Amino acid sequence: MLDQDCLFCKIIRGEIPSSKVYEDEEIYIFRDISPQAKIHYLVVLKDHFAEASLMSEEQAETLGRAIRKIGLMKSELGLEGGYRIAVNTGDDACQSVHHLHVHVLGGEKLGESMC
Ligand code: DGP
Repeated sequence: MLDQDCLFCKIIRGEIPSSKVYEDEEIYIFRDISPQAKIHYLVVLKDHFAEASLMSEEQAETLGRAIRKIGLMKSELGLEGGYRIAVNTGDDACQSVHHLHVHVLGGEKLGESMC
């Protein structure tokens, strides 16, 4: 279920343009508008929920499949050298878009620090 006012739901619906790299019936992967690494994707489920505590069991399984998909597609995504995934949740982590999303960073040697 998508949310009328959510930025990422609008991107999924095609109402706001994005650089899509993959889409199936459950997930949508696109380039972050403000990349923090040479390659920076955002992976979103097509279901709208703000963060992990609001996920259903089924959505949790979909999220697992999404993470597996990134691994399976790592070569075509340019991530064969490795990658980092992060999910910002809540104010302390500076979550700015309240539709759960997985940041995928790579395409270069990343710093050892997580933040
Ligand atoms: P976070 O801070 O974890 O909520 O990450 C939100 C990310 O969304 C941030 O890295 C920038 C990205 N972003 C915000 N607006 C847009 C947009 O309109 N298009 C795209 N592609 N990315 C966006």
